[in-house]
Amino acid sequence: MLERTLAILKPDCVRKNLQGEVIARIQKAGFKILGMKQLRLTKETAGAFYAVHKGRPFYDGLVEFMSSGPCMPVALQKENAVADFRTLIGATDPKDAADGTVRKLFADNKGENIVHGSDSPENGKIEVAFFFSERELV
Ligand code: DAT
Ligand code: MG
Repeated sequence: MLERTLAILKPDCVRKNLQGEVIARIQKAGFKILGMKQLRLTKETAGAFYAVHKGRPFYDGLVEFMSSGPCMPVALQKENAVADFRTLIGATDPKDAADGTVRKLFADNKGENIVHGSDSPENGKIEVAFFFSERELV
């Protein structure tokens, strides 16, 4: 199935100047970039994006971190995009991530883990639409 998935190069990725490194890995893995932008999330918008985690002990820290500086949402398309992207980035905690994955290579800890990836094809569509209008997807 041709799927869409949302990547976000998180504020730690931008602070470390790793945008190009991560984008290169995404492109080499065969993803088509439909849209890409840079913005700084407000706490409100970061909280809304991660609303599914509201009430979890890490939620406030997550919202604080995601609004701490610029990030880069990237809309991606590929066969099996959601699962393949999660394979590319690795487990949430870089300690558990497979060798060669983006999080294993670049992330400091579970909270600051370089990149977001959608967790289902349905959420891929919803999350792409959270950041991009259809005319921004080409
Ligand atoms: P993923 O980003 O791999 O889909 P998730 O959806 O479970 O992981 O959580 C969203 C983000 O929240 C995750 O990328 C980092 C943060 N997070 C999750 N669990 C955490 C924890 N136990 N401690 C600190 N941050 C956490
Ligand atoms: Mg998730």
